[in-house]
Amino acid sequence: MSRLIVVSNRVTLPQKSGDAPAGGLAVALQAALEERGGIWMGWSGKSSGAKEPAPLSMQEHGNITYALTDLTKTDVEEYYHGFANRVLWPLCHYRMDLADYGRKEMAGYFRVNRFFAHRLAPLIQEDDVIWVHDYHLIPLAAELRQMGLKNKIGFFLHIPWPPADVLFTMPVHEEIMRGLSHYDLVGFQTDHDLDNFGGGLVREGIGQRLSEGKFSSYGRVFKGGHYAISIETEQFAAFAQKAASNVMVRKAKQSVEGRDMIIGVDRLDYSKGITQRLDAFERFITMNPGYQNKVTYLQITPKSRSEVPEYEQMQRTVAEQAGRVNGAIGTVDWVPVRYINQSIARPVLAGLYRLSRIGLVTPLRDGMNLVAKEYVAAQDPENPGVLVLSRFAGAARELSGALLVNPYDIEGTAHAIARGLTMSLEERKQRWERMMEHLKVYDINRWCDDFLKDLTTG
Ligand code: GDG
Repeated sequence: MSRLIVVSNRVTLPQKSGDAPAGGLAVALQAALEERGGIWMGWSGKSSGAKEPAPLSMQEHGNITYALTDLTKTDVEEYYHGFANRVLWPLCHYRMDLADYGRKEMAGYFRVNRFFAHRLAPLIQEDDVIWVHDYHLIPLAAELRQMGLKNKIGFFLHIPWPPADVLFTMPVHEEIMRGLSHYDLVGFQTDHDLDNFGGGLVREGIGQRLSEGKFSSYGRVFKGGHYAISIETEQFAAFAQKAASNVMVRKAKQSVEGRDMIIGVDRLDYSKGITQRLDAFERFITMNPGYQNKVTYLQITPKSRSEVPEYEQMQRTVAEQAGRVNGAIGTVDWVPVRYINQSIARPVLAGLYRLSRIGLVTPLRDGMNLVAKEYVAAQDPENPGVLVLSRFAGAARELSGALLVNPYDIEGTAHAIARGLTMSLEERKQRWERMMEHLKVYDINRWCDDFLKDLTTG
């Protein structure tokens, strides 16, 4: 079996005993690497003012070598905060209004990809299979090919791929599409993303859809596919069952004093629809005054990317809005919204999912959304909660037992909350079982195996 080389912007190092368990993606990639032997390369998260970063730091753990590189401060500014997070992230989430394109940042993005390629290439053997992850590293294969590498190289995009008219607003969209054509397999989260990609190639006259999931562009033929990322379903379910007796979870249960709990969990990001969700919760209470003092909405939102101005602004906006909603609908003995702006431990999170009667997952656009899948896996089979899910999350293509909503329709989401709270146990069980059966089959290992099978065959 060939060695596997995983490349991603950030690398998850193996856990020290006593650490919280790693997320499903890290566990699955580590398992795939352990089985085949290989390397996981990426940015260490450190930056320095030096002109040239220190040599790669290599750490061996069992069958896996972790190869970490530092970056310069300018690299981080231009490649990471600049082009990746202020151009590609907003555009791929259909937010042309937030994309802040600059040539300096674009040049930095391509420069850092070349730098990654130069650091990676000497480590590669002839029959290694290379798997590149996410929007930070689209041009990596082109750089490696330029250096003469003929290995199988696959790419998986964790975020959505936008339709042609959105993509074309980015001045360098052609270079980005050309970059993708240097892979042997380009994987998206859903069939919609794959369709958008094919549509863009054809519309721009730079490529064609061939049969059997293949595309041709820039003189290359490559495969495209969709692979829904998932979680370690069975493990997470067992973990949540145990977590129900966690001290913090028991305290949370006591503190809601028998009220129904609604939970939202999202990195603080404009794609997640948090402000629309707070509006929908407020609307639900004003439309259903009988629920006053009978529900608690817990929104857990760890900070993310605070160095990017849009995120810093959002931190203030969401905090103010949570305060305003509490002021408008709360009473002396009831705080309707509990807003937590920090990360909480994974066992506590799992236990809180299980406690909650509704999982409110309403992004405006999301590649997949693992919170939706975690919420389902965490439920008590004898008394499962209801998933209220945005139709614009990739997960909506699979989770047919959810109440699907349009997150821009505040009143529609408010109705779905009411429907979830009044749903019979029988219907809740039916819907949950359907989703759980699906997630047991389509778990994170299935995602990993399907992608690698398609990359290495044909
Ligand atoms: C990108 C794509 C795609 C959140 N708060 C806490 C916490 N979390 C964990 C959740 C979940 C993960 O973070 C978030 O994953 P999502 O999939 O929901 O979203 P993104 O971070 O935007 O991820 C997304 C994903 O990549 C994978 O391809 O699904 O569409 O945007 O696992 O549980 N974990 C802990 N404390 C928190 O406070 N411990």
